[in-house]
This record gives sequence, structure tokens and C-alpha cells, in this order.
Amino acid sequence: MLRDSVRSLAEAKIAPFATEVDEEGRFPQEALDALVAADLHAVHVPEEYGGAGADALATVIVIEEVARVCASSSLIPAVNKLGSLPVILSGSEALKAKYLGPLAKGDAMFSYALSEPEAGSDAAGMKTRAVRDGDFYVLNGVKRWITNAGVSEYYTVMAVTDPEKRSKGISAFVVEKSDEGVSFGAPEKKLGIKGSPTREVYLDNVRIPADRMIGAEGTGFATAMQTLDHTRVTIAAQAIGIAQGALDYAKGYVQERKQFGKAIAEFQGVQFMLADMAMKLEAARQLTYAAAAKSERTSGGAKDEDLTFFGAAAKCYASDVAMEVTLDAIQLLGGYGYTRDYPVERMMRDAKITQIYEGTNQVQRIVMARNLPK
Ligand code: COS
Repeated sequence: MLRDSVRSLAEAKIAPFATEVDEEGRFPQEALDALVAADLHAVHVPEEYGGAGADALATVIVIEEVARVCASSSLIPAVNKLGSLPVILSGSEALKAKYLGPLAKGDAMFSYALSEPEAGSDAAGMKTRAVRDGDFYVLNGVKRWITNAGVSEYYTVMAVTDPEKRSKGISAFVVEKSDEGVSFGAPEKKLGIKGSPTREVYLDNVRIPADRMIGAEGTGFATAMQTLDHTRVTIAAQAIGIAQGALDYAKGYVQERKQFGKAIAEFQGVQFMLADMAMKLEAARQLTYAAAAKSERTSGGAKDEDLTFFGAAAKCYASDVAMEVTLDAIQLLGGYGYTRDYPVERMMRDAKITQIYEGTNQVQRIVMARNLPK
């Protein structure tokens, strides 16, 4: 039921703008409005904070169905989870009460600020500093590649509180867009997900109350990594949604397109391509759903030991499959697939980012190798 209702909403209210959003590189406001109206913009927020209380698998299904028509729009529910999960996992009751309500209502979006110009894969190498000053912390630094920056009201920002301690000297904070000293860089000119703004976030003597710290001092890196264990599953969801969109489009096209006197779907070479695409996609989907189940079982304080492996494996595998399937979809459309008159080239450009963000697929393999299932 959830899948059907998100699919109808996505097809009616989000799909009609997907090409325009990509062409113009503009924020998909129609998608945000439709998702907020249907309470699908941040489904993971627990009911006690005014949210829909969706479990990890339901959240995956929402992201998947939105991504099937517009990857940029799927970053609304996905990044709302990424940005706010540190608060949900490790924040004080006061922080949860203050920040999750507006997110659940659709009054504010939440972004996640870990990466920096010189700290991508080596996240613990960050330079942004947070220095204690009485009841405040003063933050200085530059965060880069921040999804939905400028649109989001709230930011989980990781910053160094003790430079001697590397990962153990990093702490997490909630920073608000309206805090004095917060500003944004120009939107990056990207290959895909053009509707989702990616900007630098500048922190220039941003003075915030000490109780905006998420968890204890020095726990920010562990919180950031735990968050990614869960949200890599949502990137896998985005990848399978994009791949499903491309497969569905190609499936329709090959039945219409006639060559040598018959629909090209009747040629075995084309049938074998479609079979391979569907097979890989379904394998990716099942791995993603298994990872979502582990994510759910880890949310109540209990820890499913395998989540770290499964989150990385699902993200890595699903994104590689999305890249293959979208490339094959272009191939099935031939010359038409290579033009912007058909949506599959957009889907291929959008798929590419899923192999890169929330940790490159090379980093996922490091994570998997360090956390092989027992
Ligand atoms: N859950 C809880 N704690 C974790 C953790 C996890 N999944 N992963 C690491 N930690 C903890 C470790 O336990 C370690 O603490 P101890 O020394 O007490 O054991 C600490 O964090 C440091 O971990 P580690 O030594 O593994 O850190 P590294 O600097 O080697 O970095 C990688 C590990 C490369 C895996 C990490 O930096 C990473 O994921 N990089 C990619 C970041 C990323 O995804 N960026 C994308 C942008 S965010 S959208």
C-alpha cells in the first residue's frame, strides 16, 4: 500500500517536473510541497516527535519510489534522515524535542556536514574547529559537498574539539542556517542530481549554545559513522529507484520501437539485456531490504552486529547496479537514449553520484573488509 501510494504521488506530482528540474538545475519545490502535503518528506521521524514513525524499510520504499521518477527529489526524504539521524541516535531529549518537530511538520529540512575540501574519504582528517567559550562553542571552518545546503534550516556539523585526538577529538553540533556567521558557497555545477543544491557551508565565528552539542564531547565521529551505517541503506534505495525508472522506461521503449519489421523486444539479444538488468536490480533490492531490516533492528539501542557490513554492501552493490542498468537502458534506446529528449541519460547521470557520495564505493569496500559478517 505504501509503495502504491508513493508511486501514484510521485508519478502525478513529481515526475512531470523531473526533466525541467534537471535542465534548469533548480530545486524541486513542487516535490517538496507534494511530499510535505502527504507527510512523506521525513517519514523516519518517530511519532513521539510528531513524525510518521516509518521504520527503515518503509523509509527505503519511499526514497526508492521518489527516485524512480526524480533522483534529485528523493534527496529530500533521504537527506532529512541523514541530517537528523545523529540527533535521533545520540542527541539529548531537549535537542530531539527542539529540532525533530519542525522537521516532521515540514517547516525545516536537515542537512549533514561532515566533508571538507581536504577531508573526503579521510573524514577524521577534518579541520573545522569548535572551541569552548563558557556556555558556548565557537565554530570556524568550511564544509564542502553539503547536500541541500542553503535550503535546509538545520545542519549537523562535525567539528574538531581536541586536535590531539583525531577521531576521538571530533564532536557533533546542530547549527542553524540563521546562526550568525553561517553562509553558503555558489551551487556546484554537477553532472547529475542537478535539482538538489550542493554548496559549501562557511562557518565564520559561529557562536552556538553548548547544549547544541549532539552527545558527549569527542563522540561526534562515532555518531557520524553510525549514522552512515543506517543512511548508506537509503542511498542503496535511491540507486535501485533510479535503476527501476530506467528499466521501466527501456522496457516500454523496446516494445514500441520497430526495426527489421518487428518490435526490438522480440530480439533475443534485447531480451537477454532486459533479463540481466532485472536480475541485477532484484538482487540489489533484496540486499537493500535485508540491510534495512538490520538498520531497523539497530535503532532501539540494540545493535545488529552486521549492519555496518550490510549498509556498505547494499550501497556499493546497488549503486554499481544502478550504473550498469542505466547505461544499458541508454544502449537499448540507441541514439535516442543519448539525447536529452529521453529520460534515461538523466538517470545515468544521477546514478553516478550513488557510487560516490556517503562514501565512495572504494571506501565501502574498506568498511566491508573491516566488518566481514561473522
Ligand atoms: N560505528 C561506530 N563507530 C565507528 C564506526 C561505526 N560504523 N566506524 C568507525 N567507528 C569508530 C571506530 O570504532 C574507531 O574508534 P576506536 O578507535 O575506539 O575503535 C573510530 O571511529 C575511528 O575509526 P577508524 O579507525 O575506522 O577510522 P578511519 O580514520 O580509519 O576511517 C573510514 C574509517 C575510512 C571508514 C571512514 O573515515 C569513512 O567512512 N570515510 C568515508 C566518509 C564518508 O562516507 N564521507 C562521505 C560524506 S558523508 S555524506
